[in-house]
Amino acid sequence: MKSFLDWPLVPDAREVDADVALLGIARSEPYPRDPQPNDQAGAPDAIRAQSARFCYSVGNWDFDTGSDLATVLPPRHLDLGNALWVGGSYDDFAASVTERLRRLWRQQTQVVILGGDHGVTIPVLDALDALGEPVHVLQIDAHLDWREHVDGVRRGYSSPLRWASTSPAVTGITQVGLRAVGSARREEVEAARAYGSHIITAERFHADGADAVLATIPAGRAVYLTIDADGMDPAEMPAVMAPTPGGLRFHQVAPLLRAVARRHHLVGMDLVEVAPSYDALNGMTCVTAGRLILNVLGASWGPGGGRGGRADK
Ligand SMILES: [Mn+2]
Repeated sequence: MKSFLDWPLVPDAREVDADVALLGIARSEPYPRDPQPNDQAGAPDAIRAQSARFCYSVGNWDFDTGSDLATVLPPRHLDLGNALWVGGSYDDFAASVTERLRRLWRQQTQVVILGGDHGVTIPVLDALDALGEPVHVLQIDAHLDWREHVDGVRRGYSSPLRWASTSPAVTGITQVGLRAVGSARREEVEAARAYGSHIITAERFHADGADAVLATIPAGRAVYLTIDADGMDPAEMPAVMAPTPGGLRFHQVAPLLRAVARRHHLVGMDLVEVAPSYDALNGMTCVTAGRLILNVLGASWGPGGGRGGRADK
């Protein structure tokens, strides 16, 4: 397997000592009606395979972040490979993912998760308690993802933000890019509003810009970022299961993510819901995914950055 940006590949590591660690999680709790594994399960390796196209060389200048990643990224950065669920109970697999993330967050590693569908975020959220500080969740998505369950399944891709709202470690949620019709019904919208989620539709984001998003995150608060590729416009991320016009554009989202990474302790992020079989247009979706991640890394660790991990660095 080709690693992300040719980072050292350390699969199955028990004790990882890293400032930044990337982990693929191919599968989440499946819905009975969906194929197993689904198309999104191939995304971690598909994104890794495009590394040289979203970053020609880490030593070369990145005009998005105004730096070069080789200079700003701390030396201990690892690709942990993929967490594999190949059978047995989903409960056991999810618990093992959560424990892996807890070990990383106990030592203040900044984590980058490649999904998988949006259900992979749930066992990651369960590990936020290891950070020992409150966390704000920022979601980029066309959808609310607030279902308590779908067909009895509670940890699938329609539920991650509902799950976040029940986490004691999560003190606030901002959801950006919502549009059209997804799994949410009136009752889920009312539940999200009752929780106090900051819901910024795609139309409102187009009108008000990044500042309206930044204003919802308390100063000094740690942030976990979850990016569903369908939140972005299909012009730039076409390979998703639910392409929806009117989405967020790269030139709007990249500066928003850089601002979050510079102002806040960005403890980790995931990028989910890329469907590689539909990425025939020159790998554009995987390239955009990589560019979003590089903007976060470059801003976290570059000049003035929130240093994704340890405050003492
Ligand atoms: Mn989603």
